[in-house]
Amino acid sequence: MIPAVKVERDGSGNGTPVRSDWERAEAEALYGLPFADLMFQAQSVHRANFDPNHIETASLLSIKTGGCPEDCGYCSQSAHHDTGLKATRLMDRADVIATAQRAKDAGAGRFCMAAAWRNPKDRDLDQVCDMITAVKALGMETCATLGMLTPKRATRLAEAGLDFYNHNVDTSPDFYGKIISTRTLQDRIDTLECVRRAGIKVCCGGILGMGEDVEDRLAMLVLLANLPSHPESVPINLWNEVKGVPVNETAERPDPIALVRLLATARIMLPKSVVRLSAGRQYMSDELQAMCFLAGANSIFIGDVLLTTENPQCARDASLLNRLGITSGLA
Ligand code: SAM
Ligand code: DTB
Ligand code: SF4
Repeated sequence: MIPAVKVERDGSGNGTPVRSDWERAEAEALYGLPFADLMFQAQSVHRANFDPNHIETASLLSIKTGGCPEDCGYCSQSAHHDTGLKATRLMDRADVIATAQRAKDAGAGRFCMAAAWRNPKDRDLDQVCDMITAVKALGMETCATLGMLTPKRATRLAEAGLDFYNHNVDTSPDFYGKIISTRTLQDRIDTLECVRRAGIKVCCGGILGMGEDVEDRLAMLVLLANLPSHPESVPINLWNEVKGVPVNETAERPDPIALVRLLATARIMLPKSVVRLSAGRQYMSDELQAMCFLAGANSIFIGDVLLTTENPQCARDASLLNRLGITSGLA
């Protein structure tokens, strides 16, 4: 029997313990609670730490697309897979700023710049730092995801004004080797440590629906919750279908109730982290998304495309959030 997590319901979060000693069995017990009990606990934790009627909005831009030397088995941008995607050079600063301004006008509070690199080279970083400083000057929060970092490069990004760095663990330690061979999970954890030490907020999560089982999904949550400090932002992506990648051999979209259970479990284990319902919302009904928000998801990507794949249209998102009485930059 898993004890109910004790929380104060004053929105301050003062009463919620933030733990980094989660056992797999505890995560499994929470996940396996009767649905109403799991949702009650998740909502109690959510209300104690956040306004349950508000979600964050972020917008993505692929500033350097395709031709990536990594072999991530889910990704359209890996040079190891024949996905038909055309590789591009790093975008011009002016085009990035114009896109960020449009994202701001559309209601995004944060702008995330993504590059298909194993790691940024110093001359690339000069240009990305300029972009970050310029996007921040628009009054947006900045995020970047550029692959692996060294302490020095992380510090340069921090000095340019970077608020968040996205670097995902992607899946469980056991399943990881079935998906990626060119970069280890420890490499990723080392980059997260560099990001933390540089004073940048961490955005770290993973992907569901690549053929992993429920135990892997929970092991991923345990991995995230037992990092030395919890990521401020936790993106939970459903695998967005891409032709020509190895994950097609194993992919299976999670059962909707299993998705809601996982988000509720994430909310309880990572009580102060913003949990983003990330890629894959275009596969979900309005009702399923509403359940995900009730379970504690409180961030979405807005805009018709993510990096190379689809996202719901802004008008559909605005309509959904309006009907739910959820405030955001959009609604
Ligand atoms: N290249 C950089 C890296 O991997 O560190 C940054 C960009 S990469 C696209 C960022 C994350 O997006 C990946 O770690 C993965 O979790 C997610 N992602 C990539 N392709 C995806 C897909 N088809 N569906 C869902 N999530 C995906
Ligand atoms: C994250 O966890 N999800 C975003 C962001 N971090 C960079 C990326 C989703 C990518 C979906 C696949 C694509 O559009 O290529
Ligand atoms: Fe490259 Fe990132 Fe895609 Fe992996 S997820 S192949 S590192 S762009």
